Amino acid sequence: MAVRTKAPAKARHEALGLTLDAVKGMYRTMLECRLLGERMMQLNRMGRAAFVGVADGHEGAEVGSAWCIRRGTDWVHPYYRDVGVALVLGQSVKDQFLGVFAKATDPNSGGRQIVNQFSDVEARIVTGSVCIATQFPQAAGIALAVKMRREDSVVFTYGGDGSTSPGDFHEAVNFAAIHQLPVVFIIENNLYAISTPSSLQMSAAPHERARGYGIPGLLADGTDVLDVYEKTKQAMERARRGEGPSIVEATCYRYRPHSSDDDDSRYRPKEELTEWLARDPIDRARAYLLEHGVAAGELDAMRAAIGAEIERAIDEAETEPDPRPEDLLRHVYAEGRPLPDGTRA
Ligand SMILES: Cc1ncc(C[n+]2csc(CCOP(=O)(O)OP(=O)(O)O)c2C)c(N)n1
Repeated sequence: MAVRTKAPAKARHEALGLTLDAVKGMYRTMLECRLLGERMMQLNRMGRAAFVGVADGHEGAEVGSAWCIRRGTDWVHPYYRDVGVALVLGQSVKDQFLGVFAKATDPNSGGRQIVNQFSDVEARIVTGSVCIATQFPQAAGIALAVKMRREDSVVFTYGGDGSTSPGDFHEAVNFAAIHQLPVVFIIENNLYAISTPSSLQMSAAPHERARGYGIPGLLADGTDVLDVYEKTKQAMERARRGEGPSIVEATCYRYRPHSSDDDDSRYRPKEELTEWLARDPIDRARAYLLEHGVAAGELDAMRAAIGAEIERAIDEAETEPDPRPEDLLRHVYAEGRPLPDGTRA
């Protein structure tokens, strides 16, 4: 009689339909994001970058969720912390420095917006504003257009826990739920809106609030890139089936001050950071790769290569031209002289 052996359990990434190379790609992007953050803060303290906002600690939440986005098919409405999302969608490390140095070749706004207002026509990243939560109604509006045109696109929109307090968030989720719009609301919950702790902002977690709108709320461990991928994928698939929106909440911790102009020692205990560092998303992804046979040397070489790429990007970006004063109002007012046929000269 033939002995039936049990098939070996699939690795987590395989069960999610990801190759090991894809997980390496996630790890690489998270590392790029982290090393960028470190270097940007240094440049700020050296007086070479006026203002920066970095994503250290948010990498698992951002990269894991953005990995579900089909570049050029789906629409993306990120917020200012989403360096990891921009990197997944094809922006380079040099692009980030072009923004930080406010250069004319900055792909987001030609150096005229504050940093991290990501924008890319081909990747369908819609430029935002610093006013938090304004991206949500706009994302719901795009999702309505997608539905009316019967397109196979999903709208991914991002915000922090603090951005779930303004009315814009509630109006957008309610509208999207009523009309079953293909939108995924991703909330990166780092426990603070600048100095205001979540306990003073809300009495129910963002994913729990979903019940009030009659839609699913999924809680993801933002320190585990695969968990975030899994939950976002569920939300994305539901949207593509025409069943409507979901809220995905990814818990994480912002390792650095809110921005380079903030002093977080005034409102956060140091021990909190120590606790979160013990389950750092990048360390956890590295451990996963090692466990699945990737050599430590390969990952170390990856880190060294990213470091070199960053130094090159800084040198190149710093020498790019500044915006011209006469371009200050470009794309603000209609350009050219109006002609009788309604066009402009
Ligand atoms: C409408 C509006 N109100 C207040 C601010 C000032 N502000 C900028 S960021 C921020 C906190 C946002 O926190 P959160 O959404 O949790 O994101 P995080 O920065 O923690 O990632 C506030 C209140 C703003 N930009 N827009």
